[in-house]
Amino acid sequence: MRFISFAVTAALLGLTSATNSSTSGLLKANGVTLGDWEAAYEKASAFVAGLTTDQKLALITGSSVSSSNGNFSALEFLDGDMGLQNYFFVSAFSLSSALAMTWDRDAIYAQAKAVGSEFYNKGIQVVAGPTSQPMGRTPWGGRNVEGFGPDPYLNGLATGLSTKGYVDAGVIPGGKHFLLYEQETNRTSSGGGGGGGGGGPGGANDKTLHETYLWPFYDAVKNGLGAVMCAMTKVNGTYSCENSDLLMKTLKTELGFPGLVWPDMNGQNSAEGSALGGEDYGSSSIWSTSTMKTLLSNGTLTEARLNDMTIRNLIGYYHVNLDNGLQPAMQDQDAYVDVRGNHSKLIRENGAKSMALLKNEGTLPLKKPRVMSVFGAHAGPVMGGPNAAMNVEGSGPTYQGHLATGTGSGQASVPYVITPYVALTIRAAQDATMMRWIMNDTYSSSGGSTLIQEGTDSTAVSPSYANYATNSDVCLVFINALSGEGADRTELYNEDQDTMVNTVADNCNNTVVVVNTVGPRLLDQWIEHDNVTAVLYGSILGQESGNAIVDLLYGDVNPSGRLIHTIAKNESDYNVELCYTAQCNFTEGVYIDYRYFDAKNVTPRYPFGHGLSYTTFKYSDLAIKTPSATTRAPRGNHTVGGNSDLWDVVGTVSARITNNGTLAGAEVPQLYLGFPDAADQPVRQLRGFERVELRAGQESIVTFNLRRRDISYWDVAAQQWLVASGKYQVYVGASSRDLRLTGAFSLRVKA
Ligand SMILES: *[C@@H]1O[C@H](CO)[C@@H](O)[C@H](O)[C@H]1NC(C)=O
Ligand SMILES: *[C@@H]1O[C@H](CO)[C@@H](O)[C@H](O)[C@H]1NC(C)=O
Ligand SMILES: *[C@@H]1O[C@H](CO)[C@@H](O)[C@H](O)[C@H]1NC(C)=O
Ligand SMILES: *[C@@H]1O[C@H](CO)[C@@H](O)[C@H](O)[C@H]1NC(C)=O
Ligand SMILES: *[C@@H]1O[C@H](CO)[C@@H](O)[C@H](O)[C@H]1NC(C)=O
Ligand SMILES: *[C@@H]1O[C@H](CO)[C@@H](O)[C@H](O)[C@H]1NC(C)=O
Ligand SMILES: *[C@@H]1O[C@H](CO)[C@@H](O)[C@H](O)[C@H]1NC(C)=O
Ligand SMILES: *[C@@H]1O[C@H](CO)[C@@H](O)[C@H](O)[C@H]1NC(C)=O
Ligand SMILES: *[C@@H]1O[C@H](CO)[C@@H](O)[C@H](O)[C@H]1NC(C)=O
Ligand SMILES: *[C@@H]1O[C@H](CO)[C@@H](O)[C@H](O)[C@H]1NC(C)=O
Ligand SMILES: *[C@@H]1O[C@H](CO)[C@@H](O)[C@H](O)[C@H]1NC(C)=O
Ligand SMILES: CC(=O)N[C@H]1CO[C@H](CO)[C@@H](O)[C@@H]1O
Repeated sequence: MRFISFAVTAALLGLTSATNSSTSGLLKANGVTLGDWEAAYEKASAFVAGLTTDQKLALITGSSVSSSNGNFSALEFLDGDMGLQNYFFVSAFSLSSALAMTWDRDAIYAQAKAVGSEFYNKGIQVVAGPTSQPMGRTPWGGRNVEGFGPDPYLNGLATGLSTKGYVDAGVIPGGKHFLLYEQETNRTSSGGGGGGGGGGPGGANDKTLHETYLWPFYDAVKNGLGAVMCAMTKVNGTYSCENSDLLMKTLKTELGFPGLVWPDMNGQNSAEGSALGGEDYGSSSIWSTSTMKTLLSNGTLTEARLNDMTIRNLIGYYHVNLDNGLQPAMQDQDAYVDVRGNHSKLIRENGAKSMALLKNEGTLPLKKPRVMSVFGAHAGPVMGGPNAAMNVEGSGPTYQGHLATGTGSGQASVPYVITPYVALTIRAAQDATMMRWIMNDTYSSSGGSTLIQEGTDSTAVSPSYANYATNSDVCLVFINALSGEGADRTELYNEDQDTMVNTVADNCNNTVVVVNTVGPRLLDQWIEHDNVTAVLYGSILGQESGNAIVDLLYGDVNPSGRLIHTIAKNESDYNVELCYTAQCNFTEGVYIDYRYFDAKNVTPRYPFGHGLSYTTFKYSDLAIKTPSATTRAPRGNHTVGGNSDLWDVVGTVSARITNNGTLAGAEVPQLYLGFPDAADQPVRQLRGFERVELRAGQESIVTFNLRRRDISYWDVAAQQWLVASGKYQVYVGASSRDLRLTGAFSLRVKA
């Protein structure tokens, strides 16, 4: 592409004729310092200055443009974080919730970069991701598996690192879903636009909005987010894609987001509403060039806003240097262009890093078991194959095969699946283990010779869970829980699976349960059974799932995954249910997941942050370094990512972590903060973590950086992130309920 002029100013484009500079959301008119987006802005402005109105309209409606200024090919958008959807020769990665369970910054970044490189090499520009949300306000939410979980801090770091990974791979990150879209029930306009954050007294108030749902988008914008997908739901009675409070004021002005907003499928309801509300790109009959032209000609849509839209459509493209002309051309879905590289290794490593060992009475890792029996359809391949057409009408509640990818927008293109059955078979052959299996006991068996006499001491048994469980050294029971786009979960445990686990455990004194689930899966139906000796629990791991699980079972990898949600004892222990009204009242405010369990002192089965290892760790030497005073409000420039001061490190907390066991392993020490009352915060909140790999006997000082935002709260009256004076409690531990070290610091704030 060739540019005639870089000297085009905002004024020339009419951008300063904006109405209200603090809320207009227009780039450059909203007082945001663009920083490293400045060059991209200049390029985009220069290109737009050479376009006719028709060309601008073509660009914002998803068409390619040829101008005297150069040519621009329409951006291609595609799902998602788990790899390209509907393509041959691409990888099926772990879903985002699995990735978050690694609590490993490098793993999260590496996966996004690998996914991004596959998009880049197939010629796609925009990833519909990272998927920060649904966060998992309610455990019944059908799409929680696609997001990074209910803790804003962990979710934010993962969303930010994924954004950076996509940017570094040369593609445009398109964060979703904006905002307060937390359930499938009534999510669409036809359903009344329910599921979104309600307004009024019961709605998601401004404090909840900022401290929980908006928080991760700060990380994303700060790290280079180029696009944002507005959701299908309504917020405060207005569709998310038409909500200028959300898009113009909050996203584009407060967060300083410079990129484009595009609608989720069915997210768009009127051209006028969305054009004025903050949407920048559309490609539907609603958002057509002719409609937009009418809006322009009768003055509803200003030229300034059209220019703003057009620049926003281009700025992300320049920001990731897609204008260098190096990206390969877009490939057909079935083209034999293999972009997978060595990603299978990363998928296997990340899968293993993500599973949490919840319980272990010393029977794991396995050591060449003599007789091993395998139970459950989740161990083996699904009858209908792994690439069944995407289902956006809901799925589940379980899957009769190994669950290795999601559904709807969370469905990867699966090139192959290593099932646990395959990985265990290879292992059994190497170890001279006798391996038996029964995937499901509800089939009519055939082919067995009636001449064979069965008996309890014989290998010939009539296939039942009990018979195979008997005489086994170890019984591995595989279970899953499935849901996805289009419908919410109907259960948090499953009777058939739980009966299977109990039947096996009644007959096998070494029963190990492996769970892969789309959200909280209750275990109380059998967790206290004397014969359930170990539980490995995780999300959905992608094409290498079976290898990752078997690496952990045999101790080739020492478990280090940690829960990103609370596992309750009973369904009724969770405070947020699905809602069936046009809009949901977020009456629980910021009290979701462990914040609620802590506030009400509800004992979980396994707390947020929990996960064991085959080795043990000792915590000691807590050290806190914070200033005695700071300013109440941030004083930095208004930048992309909000006030620049929010990102400043204002203090540190450190602790010594020692591997005092006999095996190498990784620990994830977690920092929780309790705030002074004036900040009106939950009992304690995650504000730091670090995954540290240690050899047996090795120790390390782990330091958590506290950024200004980590000690701030959202003040509704001031419309600012403020710091409260008073005493802050410091807890460092192995989960939100296993707090090994405690301390405190005091802060005095000045005006
Ligand atoms: C701009 O909007 C802000 C926030 O809504 C408001 O306080 C201010 O008065 C408005 N300014 C103008 C010039 O309308
Ligand atoms: C732009 O596209 C037109 C036709 O669509 C083509 O003739 C022209 O060569 C292209 N210009 C550049 C710089 O690629
Ligand atoms: C939500 O709050 C509004 C206003 O308080 C109330 O009218 C409505 O019944 C509430 N809906 C639910 C599902 O609680
Ligand atoms: C919804 O509107 C109410 C009342 O104007 C306001 O307090 C609240 O912050 C709004 N919530 C969102 C999410 O915009
Ligand atoms: C402009 O045109 C649109 C689309 O036809 C219409 O909805 C809107 O009411 C018109 N506005 C004015 C001010 O005429
Ligand atoms: C994959 O290959 C790249 C470069 O070729 C290398 O940097 C990376 O470490 C490899 N990843 C794994 C998991 O082996
Ligand atoms: C076995 O298969 C039947 C029929 O598909 C199903 O209803 C049942 O839930 C399965 N059992 C388990 C434990 O998955
Ligand atoms: C545990 O398994 C053994 C068989 O190994 C069985 O005899 C025993 O009854 C089981 N215990 C329970 C509590 O079911
Ligand atoms: C199970 O029972 C067998 C036979 O009594 C015993 O050798 C083995 O140690 C037991 N395993 C466990 C995990 O308790
Ligand atoms: C390691 O230290 C922890 C905490 O002090 C302790 O509970 C554990 O028993 C120790 N492990 C070993 C193997 O000594
Ligand atoms: C704020 O922005 C101004 C103008 O761009 C710049 O000169 C100044 O250094 C910035 N201040 C900080 C603290 O970044
Ligand atoms: C307001 C609205 O659309 N409510 C619907 C929400 O979903 C339930 C269950 O699908 C319907 O029964 C309601 O009519």
